[in-house]
Amino acid sequence: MPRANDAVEAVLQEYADLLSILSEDPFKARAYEKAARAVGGYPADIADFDLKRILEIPSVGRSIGEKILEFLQTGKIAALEELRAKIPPGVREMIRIPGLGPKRAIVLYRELGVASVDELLRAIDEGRLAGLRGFGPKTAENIRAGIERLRGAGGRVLLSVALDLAESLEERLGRVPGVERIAHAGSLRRMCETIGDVDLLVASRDPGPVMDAFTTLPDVRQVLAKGETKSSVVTEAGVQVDLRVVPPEVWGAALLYFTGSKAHNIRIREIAVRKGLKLNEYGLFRAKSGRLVVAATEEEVYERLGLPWIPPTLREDRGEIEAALEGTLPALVTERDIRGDLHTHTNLTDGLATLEQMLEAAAARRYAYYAVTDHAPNLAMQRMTDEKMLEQRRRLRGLQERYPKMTLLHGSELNIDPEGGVDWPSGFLEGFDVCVASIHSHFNQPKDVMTRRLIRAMENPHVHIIGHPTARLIGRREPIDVDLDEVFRAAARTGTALEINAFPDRLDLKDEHIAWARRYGVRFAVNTDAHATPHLDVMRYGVATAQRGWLTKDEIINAWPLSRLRRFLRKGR
Ligand code: DGT
Ligand code: CA
Ligand code: CA
Ligand code: ZN
Repeated sequence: MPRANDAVEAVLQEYADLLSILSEDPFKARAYEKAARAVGGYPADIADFDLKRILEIPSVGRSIGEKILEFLQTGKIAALEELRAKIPPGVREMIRIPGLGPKRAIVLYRELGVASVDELLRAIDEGRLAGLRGFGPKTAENIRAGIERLRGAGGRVLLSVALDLAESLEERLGRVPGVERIAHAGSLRRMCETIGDVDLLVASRDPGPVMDAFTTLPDVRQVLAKGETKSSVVTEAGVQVDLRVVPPEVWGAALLYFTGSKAHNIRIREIAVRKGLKLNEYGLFRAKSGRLVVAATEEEVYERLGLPWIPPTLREDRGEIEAALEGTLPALVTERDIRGDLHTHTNLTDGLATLEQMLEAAAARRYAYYAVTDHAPNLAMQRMTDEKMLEQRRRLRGLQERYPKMTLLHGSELNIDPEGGVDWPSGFLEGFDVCVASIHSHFNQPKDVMTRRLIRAMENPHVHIIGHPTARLIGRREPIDVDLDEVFRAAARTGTALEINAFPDRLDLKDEHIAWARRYGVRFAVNTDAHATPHLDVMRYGVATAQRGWLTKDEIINAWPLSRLRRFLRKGR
């Protein structure tokens, strides 16, 4: 049961927000806000308070006090209902988005006509927030995170949102005196596609300063708990962060424990028990005597259990324990193994950067090859023509001499039509070095039709890679309904790579599908689908997802040397 104080705090805060939106007296809004906080932080439960006791709460005057009493007695405040009626319900929902706030919600409503959370998501997708006053470059993504939080999605946020946050926190808290080590654990260290909360682990002999620093960070909206060695907060963007402090000598045991997954931890604890040992976050102990065996590093703990160190991206109890016992853990692909990107865009279609800018950014990543794959004409809004494509190819070939170490590949992202055909006749497709083919329309075909559609696309000798194969958007669009066994079998048979699209809201194929596909001998391409130069850096999420699918570099065509890649692109011809 939530305390009455929390409910009262929420309605007073809402009243303040609505007042400030309707730009009535700003002092009045602030008075309600102050009272809201005072009630929320008041030590006694106010459920049974009469007016006299209500007025003893700091910052609560008569007018506010009467409203609180009205709420406690009737569950409603008439004045609040009046204000609510003046603002569209969709805009009121927007106000509740963590990290957006009433001021900016109303700017969006007045300037862009955005009147619901759905319309706001669309505006973010279309980049319409850029340039609005009060909306910096990171704002749009923070708002999206806030929406995800609000919407449930189980309250989970995208991996990229959580990782950016964690890295920023680690940077700042790492400088606090006494902090010897800091790292993120939990689902974030395992690089899961969405993150419920961020788990930070600190090694220090003096937890006080880091606890104080953590709970008073400027981006902390709410402190859920503050203890001697454990605290939890919610950030302005609505992400929960848990922080634990442990003594440096038990770092390894704690990191192992808090990295999880729970299923993985259960398995290794069972192994410990069978060896007469006991494992918890403080170390590995002898069961009988309770004497400490090891705790300092993860490697030592695993070793003492008869296991090699298991990479966090595998710790899901999906066979990694058995593989570790047999000595058959895969040598996982790393970002350093990736030699090029095979799915990228420029401003010739919907990219934001020029060809030259994208190539510069690719060269800075020291790629051995790089493919430009702008959209093909059947995606009508892209206004692609044969002439434009050929002109881009001439420009690309002309730019090759600037990049002696990076082979420039000319390609296109084709559209798989409802029957499985693609743009352009074979003669024109012949001229590309590499073609990605993707589903961009007709997402709701029946399963058998969809399966035939994808297989037919893969049978096309000019289609080398299927882009974002299930077309899902995390939290926004379900994957297409398709017989994955048939698709994986056909991919292996036709020598068509399946993409692991690294964009954080796609991660498509996803980890479990990758692990499933590789059993058919499928080859993969980890691509960014970059539409701007910073997007080339999302490669890390694609590689992490490939790791979660157990991939080695041998299964990834863009981890191969160019000569081997070129043979693959001939598709057996
Ligand atoms: P999330 O936050 O939902 O994305 O997923 P996790 O895996 O980060 O889960 P979380 O934050 O509840 O806990 C972090 C890790 O701490 C978890 O992966 C394993 C460990 N852990 C937490 N509670 C328990 C528990 O009751 N038993 C065991 N064995 N481990 C736990
Ligand atoms: Ca977590
Ligand atoms: Ca947690
Ligand atoms: Zn694309």
